[in-house]
Amino acid sequence: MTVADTIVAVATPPGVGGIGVVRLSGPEALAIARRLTGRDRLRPRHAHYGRLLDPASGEAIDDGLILYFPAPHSYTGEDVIELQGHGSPVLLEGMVAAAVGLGARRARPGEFTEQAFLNGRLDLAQAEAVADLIHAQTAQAARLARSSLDGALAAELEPVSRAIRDMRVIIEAEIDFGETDLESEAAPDIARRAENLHTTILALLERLRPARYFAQGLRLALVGAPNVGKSSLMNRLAESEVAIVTDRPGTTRDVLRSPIAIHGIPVELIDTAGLHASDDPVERIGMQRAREAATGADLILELRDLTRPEAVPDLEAPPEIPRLTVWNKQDCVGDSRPAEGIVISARTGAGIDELKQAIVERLGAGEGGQQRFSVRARHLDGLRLAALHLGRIEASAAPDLIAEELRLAEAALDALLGRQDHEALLGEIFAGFCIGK
Ligand SMILES: Nc1nc2c(ncn2[C@@H]2O[C@H](COP(=O)(O)OP(=O)(O)O)[C@@H](O)[C@H]2O)c(=O)[nH]1
Ligand SMILES: [Mg+2]
Repeated sequence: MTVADTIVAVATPPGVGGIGVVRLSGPEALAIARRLTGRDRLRPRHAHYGRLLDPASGEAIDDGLILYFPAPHSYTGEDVIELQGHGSPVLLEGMVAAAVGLGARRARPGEFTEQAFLNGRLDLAQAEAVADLIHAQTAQAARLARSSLDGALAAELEPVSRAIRDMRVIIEAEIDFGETDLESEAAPDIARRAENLHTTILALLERLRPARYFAQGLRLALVGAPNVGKSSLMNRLAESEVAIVTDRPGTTRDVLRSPIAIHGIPVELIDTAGLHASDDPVERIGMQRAREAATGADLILELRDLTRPEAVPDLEAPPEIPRLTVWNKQDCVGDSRPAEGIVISARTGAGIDELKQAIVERLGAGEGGQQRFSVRARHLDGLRLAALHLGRIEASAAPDLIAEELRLAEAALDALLGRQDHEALLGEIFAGFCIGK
């Protein structure tokens, strides 16, 4: 058995504020707090007011509130102390340094939440939801992350996991007690159930896929021939003059990015240089960057010009990236409509609401208001993996092969919720947190 460290960090954001919070977690947290406050008795979950001392000199660093949350009923599941002083970076660092002097260690980013996960206070999807909640860029994204924090993903996966476990019990029993050289009796039934479960997971994936945009945002690239109005549309959607607009082709040379929200989805809008044949070396670099931006996008808006339908961008983007054709300059042509695509005017704002609607629908996120929780790409990958293994189970397969596919399917779901040891995975997930959370 190893004795756990006691960790310490400033839990409030860097900079000056009304108050600042220093958080301690671990077996020595209470002892350190006693030294920092000069108090022997700290009542659990009670706000004590008092001085926060430098134990080296005995002088007050600050004064404020002291809270004690005894294990296991704390955020991390360990003894937790919160010191709420004035929001001065100098004073807060003074308290952290004093705690370190008394044996605490500075926490890594996300280490408080990691500890909560390790102590079973949260499953892995809930721990990720903490980060998603803190980083939520829209109210909708925060609402979904909040539901994830309540364990919505685990609740959704539970019946699937249980069904797989049931099937495993049956097939493993047959392997243990049956005549292995005979044909499996259970296999046809298991294969049918696996097939049903496979369908269920694919439906779940289809339903969850759009939810990841709320947590992780959406990259939307505007591409098109020069002068079709890409930068004008960028400014219209961003509701500010982010990009320079002129009637000269080749005005936009670099890739411009602007954060906006569409129907509650955080969107990174990317304006690019016009794509056409050019010998200008600067323009060519700009076009190269435009193509790269399109390749990294979740959705490409291919902008066309109703007054010059012949101006078509020279773009080969990966076919798996969805595209939407948008016809601009509707104000110049009246009511004539092309056969396909959304018709807008970046100048007058006509068709912009329809465009936003079309964007979320194209991504399957139109039902955003009905999404119940946020998901990450990692969760979708885990579900896909589980579906893959279930899809491989055939009625004619040997029982031990069936058992192995079931085991792998269950393992994929367990990894989603962190029910297996995955140290590399944990490091990756918690590294995305802030210090003090
Ligand atoms: N009439 C009209 N002109 C537009 C519209 N959108 C852009 N323009 C004009 O088209 C020209 C090129 O616009 P810009 O946004 O710089 O195009 P980009 O090269 O694709 O970024 C500018 O003179 C704009 O004022 C529109 O909806 N209607
Ligand atoms: Mg431009």
